[in-house]
Amino acid sequence: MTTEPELTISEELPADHRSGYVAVIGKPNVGKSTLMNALLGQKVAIVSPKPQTTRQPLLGILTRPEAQLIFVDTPGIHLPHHALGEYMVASAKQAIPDADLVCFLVDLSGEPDGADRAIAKLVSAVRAPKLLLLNKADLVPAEAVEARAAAYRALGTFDGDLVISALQGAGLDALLQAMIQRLPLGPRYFPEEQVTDQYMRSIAAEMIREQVLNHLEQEVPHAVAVVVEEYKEREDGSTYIAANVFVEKESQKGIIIGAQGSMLKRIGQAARAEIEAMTGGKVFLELWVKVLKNWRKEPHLLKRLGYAPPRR
Ligand SMILES: Nc1nc2c(ncn2[C@@H]2O[C@H](COP(=O)(O)OP(=O)(O)OP(=O)(O)O)[C@@H](O)[C@H]2O)c(=O)[nH]1
Ligand SMILES: [Mg+2]
Repeated sequence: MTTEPELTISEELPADHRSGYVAVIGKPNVGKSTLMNALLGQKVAIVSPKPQTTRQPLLGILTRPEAQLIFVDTPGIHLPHHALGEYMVASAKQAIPDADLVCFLVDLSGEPDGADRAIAKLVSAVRAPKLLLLNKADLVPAEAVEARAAAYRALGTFDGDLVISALQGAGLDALLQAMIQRLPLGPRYFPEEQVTDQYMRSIAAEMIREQVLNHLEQEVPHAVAVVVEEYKEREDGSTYIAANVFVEKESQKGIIIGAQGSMLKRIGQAARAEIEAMTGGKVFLELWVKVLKNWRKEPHLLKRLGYAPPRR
């Protein structure tokens, strides 16, 4: 009897193939999700100009001939004001010790503050290699970059630092090389065609929430949770999606729906276009706005909305 070779795929990989989890950590709004999408060359995480966009860690998987990088995009670390915030921060912090490489992302267009200092401390404490990523360099005059970078470098001990612009794609080739060099030798953990750990229905829910963030100001979008209740791929290539848009109060419901439903219509149209770009087919999207009183403060409601407490 002949024995089949084990792990046929890994036999095709070079002997020095590297792989591992790359946690992307930082304050809210510094560009973590933008960076992950840019490195992947496609949109896996939603992005918005408002802080606290990302609510739970999600994976973005980049498979190259010489390495597989499993990015972990995390919620921005901040001082939480409710159970949702506590969940977000705990899940982000948990990604730090679990990573093979920790990337601390900062916004070079501002001076370091207490929040950056606190996160730098958390990052400096782990054994894994650490990179300091100085993002939004496009917003800083060239002559000011060095002094600002030095202020961030002084926050902790890093194995390297790079000046980048996730938005403009500047410095990303060098960044990828720096990441790959610091990953351990290892196999591919995911099939090469897999780009994320999220289901299409969850990405669709996030794309709806992204449009809520884009269309509404101040507190309202932060009080929104979206759950896709039905996601049906039809034989003609189209997709039917029904989603609930949960808010915390009646007044927020009115704002989201807008006069004669005009706001909800705009949100729905914009989300539909994004989801169609993802599925490559026609999308029929139905949105229902519902009040779930104070859901951000209620652990049992968080769970129901998909924000499960972090693993311990
Ligand atoms: N000018 C400039 N803007 C950027 C850059 N990277 C990200 N941004 C913008 O910064 C804002 C926040 O980006 P996100 O990627 O959502 O930030 P985040 O760190 O994931 O934020 P949270 O999920 O809230 O923690 C968006 O408006 C981005 O377009 C950059 O390199 N330059
Ligand atoms: Mg984000």
